[in-house]
Amino acid sequence: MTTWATMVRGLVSRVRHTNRAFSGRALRRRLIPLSVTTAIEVLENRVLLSSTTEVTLSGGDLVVSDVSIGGQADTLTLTFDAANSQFVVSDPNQNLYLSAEGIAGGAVVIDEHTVLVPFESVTGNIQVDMQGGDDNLTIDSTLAESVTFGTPDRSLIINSGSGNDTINLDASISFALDGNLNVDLQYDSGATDIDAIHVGPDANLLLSGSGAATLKASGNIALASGSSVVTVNGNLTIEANQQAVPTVGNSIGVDVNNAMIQSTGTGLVTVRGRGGDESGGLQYGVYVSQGGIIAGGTTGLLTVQGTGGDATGLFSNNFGVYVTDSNSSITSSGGDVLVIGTGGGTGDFSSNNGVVVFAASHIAAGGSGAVTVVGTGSDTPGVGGTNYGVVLDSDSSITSNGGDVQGRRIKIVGNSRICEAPR
Ligand SMILES: [Ca+2]
Ligand SMILES: [Ca+2]
Ligand SMILES: [Ca+2]
Repeated sequence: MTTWATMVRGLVSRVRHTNRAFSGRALRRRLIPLSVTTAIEVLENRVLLSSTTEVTLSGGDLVVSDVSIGGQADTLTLTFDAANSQFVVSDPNQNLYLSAEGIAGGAVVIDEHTVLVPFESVTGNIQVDMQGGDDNLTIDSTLAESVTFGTPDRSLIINSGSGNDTINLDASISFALDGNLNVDLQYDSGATDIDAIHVGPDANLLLSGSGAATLKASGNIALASGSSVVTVNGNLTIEANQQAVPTVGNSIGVDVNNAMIQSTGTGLVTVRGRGGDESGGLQYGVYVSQGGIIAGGTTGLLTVQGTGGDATGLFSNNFGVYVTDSNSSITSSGGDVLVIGTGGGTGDFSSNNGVVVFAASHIAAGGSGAVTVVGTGSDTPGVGGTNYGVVLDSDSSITSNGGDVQGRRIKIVGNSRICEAPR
């Protein structure tokens, strides 16, 4: 157990050490406004004088912040350690600093790179503020266990600031009633940032009640095999590479690989993605494969909008929305389904189709939901003129209970079909 005496000794040592890094007027400017009369004020000096990460408990909220001036490159991991009823905050490359509120809440510093926070002390949200720098954050759990995230309304909020940031959501988390998952990397992003969000293999992020899930990034958003993001009555919004100036490079906007995006209740589901510009092609806007599913809820509209990247190259296959492989689908539990795909590619190249449904995959709606598919091929002529609006190939289907399939050129081959089911 860390005592006040040992803590103050450590802080005095730290201030002495840090003072060597400053001199003259600059040092006085930093120290004079903060009379060092209590342990708490000494702690505040540490924040100002060192490049570090602060862990605090504020009104029951666990807040982890990059508090360095201008921001540092963080390699943070926040682990749900259910077996020991604690959060483990660690960063092998940065010094962690525990605020007075954190100490009062029972959090402890194990070493300068690791802080433990008891579950019972966190009665509010968890918020991670990465700020400036090229940051990497992993939300994890020990032994790949599934964890339940606390009391009603508790939310997980991640902000990444400027720099090229990657967020890895690797823990399976069951959110308490009405709690939100908010990983919006866009509102505080720099204009040229390449930010990414990865949902790890078998990581299931399950919200409940009116809890909403928001994932937004300037680069790609990928859901690995076996993973899911599921809401009940809360809205589910996933947006990749939607800013005014698209991100360059080799990327699929939203990649749903044997994974699931779903509202099981009345939540609106919105998935928008844009591909990168790598010349080899395959820069899909939204890619649903290997049994992947994007599913709308019982009444709310499902919108899937994909734009192929501005890649170049013959047959570059920069599809707007690409659904492929057996059991892959875009569907709903009764709500209407709207799929909008725009082929990418620049120059006189081909196979830049708007919407492609391939290899025994399907677009449909449950119940009496209407299905509207709007596909636009790249507006360049294409070699052989093969930039289709909508392509169905190899036992694929669009099943509509009303709605429409629209596209300047629609190709249906390989025992595929567009059919209207009886209402
Ligand atoms: Ca940072
Ligand atoms: Ca950052
Ligand atoms: Ca960023």
